[in-house]
Amino acid sequence: MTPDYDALIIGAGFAGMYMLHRLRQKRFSARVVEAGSGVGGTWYWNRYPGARCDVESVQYSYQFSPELEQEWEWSERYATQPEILRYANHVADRFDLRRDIQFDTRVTGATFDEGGNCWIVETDKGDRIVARFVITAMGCLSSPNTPRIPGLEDFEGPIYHTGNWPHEGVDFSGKTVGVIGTGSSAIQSIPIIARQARHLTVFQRTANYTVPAHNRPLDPDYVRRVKADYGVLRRRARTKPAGIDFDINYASAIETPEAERTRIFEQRWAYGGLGFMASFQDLLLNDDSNKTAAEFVKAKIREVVKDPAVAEILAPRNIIGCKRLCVDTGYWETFNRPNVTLVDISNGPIERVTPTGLRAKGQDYEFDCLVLATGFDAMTGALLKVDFRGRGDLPLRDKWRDGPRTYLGLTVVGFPNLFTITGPGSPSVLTNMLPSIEQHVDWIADCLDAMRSRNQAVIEPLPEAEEEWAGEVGRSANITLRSTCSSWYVGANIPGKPRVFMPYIGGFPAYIERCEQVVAEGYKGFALA
Ligand code: N01
Repeated sequence: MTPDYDALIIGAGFAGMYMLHRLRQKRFSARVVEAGSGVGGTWYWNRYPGARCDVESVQYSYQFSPELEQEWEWSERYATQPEILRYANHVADRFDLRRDIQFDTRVTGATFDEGGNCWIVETDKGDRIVARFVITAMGCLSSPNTPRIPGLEDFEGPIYHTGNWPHEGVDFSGKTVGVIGTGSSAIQSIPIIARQARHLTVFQRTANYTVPAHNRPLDPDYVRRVKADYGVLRRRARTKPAGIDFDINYASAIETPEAERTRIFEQRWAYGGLGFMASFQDLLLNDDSNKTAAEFVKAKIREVVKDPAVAEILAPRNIIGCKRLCVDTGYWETFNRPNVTLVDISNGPIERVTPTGLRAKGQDYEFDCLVLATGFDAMTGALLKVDFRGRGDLPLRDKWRDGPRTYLGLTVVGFPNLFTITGPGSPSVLTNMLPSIEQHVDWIADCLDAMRSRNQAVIEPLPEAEEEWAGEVGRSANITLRSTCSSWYVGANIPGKPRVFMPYIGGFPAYIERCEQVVAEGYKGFALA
């Protein structure tokens, strides 16, 4: 069987676009298949009001092209979804990527042909594409989770999922709205929906921690300074566990005297953003340290929210940072509005959706529109929607029945020549996604190059390497408090999903070092033929 391409890339978000660019630079032939009608991935689909990235814009951007770094102007500290989507489109145009992207096409299956050492890929448009390598660039949070609430199909008004928002936008003016969920997407959209809607009812199952964004227009002097020395910023970020350049205070929270501890929390709070979790180094390692941060945030909630009963419902009871920390603009304040009602469903699930609203804890709530801010089947959802068949026709769904296992988050035993950018077992969602994506893409491109120079056609991890890496992912997860709560990191948000801590939490620098060491030792842990 003659391959149509060296590589078939699934997805034209930031990962797929850069993968295409790198492979072209190395003179491999590549094709991207993308379900959407445009580039941008996450930023193409998640168009809900208030969507923005909570990694600062000067860091949430590609670094492979110094020219691109210099020419692109971010307008705000945290870029909005439309601005990030404009950036993605700019990149697609600037590097002439679109001619190798097939839009409006969803990959449905891919089967490894053991005789020909290639993949046969099928799409919902009836394509059959043969490629030597398949590289997934489908994102970690890209398979929206629509909960199976009885009666959902009977609702008479429109239902919107934050992860698949109408492109033309939604005007809630004069409407009554129900929002299910209080994760990042909800916390960003609720303040804006509340300002538009006649009435908003928020259904909260788990109270969540959020820190203020303190978003602002970017100061041109600051941008000039960043651009004058971009490489320094990028290199510094690479040495940080999350691949984001913020200052980490290496002191222990619990060992710091209370007044000093509060001063540090206040300082971080005033600065805003995810760096709050770096106030002390042991917030995710020590229960007592974690409690100090949690209590600090809860005191803030009580300060802001005027009704003490509402403040109590909003005050989270779990560990701060265990679920992904949220970053907000005016979230707590929203619950002081007369047109906003908070419904605590922590002690009784939604019974059913009715034609005109929903019923929870024996009470009926009515609204015109329903917003599902209910998140994603994270890390494995998108991958398992494709019917991947490896050696012996083994379905990936069967291989991962008890949870995903990979070597370095990049490759899977039994699935030769398949690479998973930011796959389960990689740091990905615990890091700044852009540098994580670039690191994976560079690694894969270099690997294909090395194979070509040695006339090798097949790469597959060894079972013992996959086993060892799964152990490392599990061991590092158990050291932190992050594996202890019901989060999407462990698949707890999807009924029936195996409970496995999916990302690698050992930090970006340790991960990079490991990937580089594997290469330096002749692709240790892989069988190459
Ligand atoms: O989803 P989530 P998200 N009945 O899973 C609730 C990234 N992101 O889209 O916690 C009632 O966090 C669920 O309740 P519970 C970021 O990594 C980044 O908000 O399971 N409620 C929860 O409150 C983030 O972590 C950015 O008890 C139900 C909510 O729905 C990730 O994407 C912006 C329910 C889901 O929260 C996902 O965020 C947005 C049910 N049956 C997203 N099912 C930025 O960078 C679910 N829920 C800014």
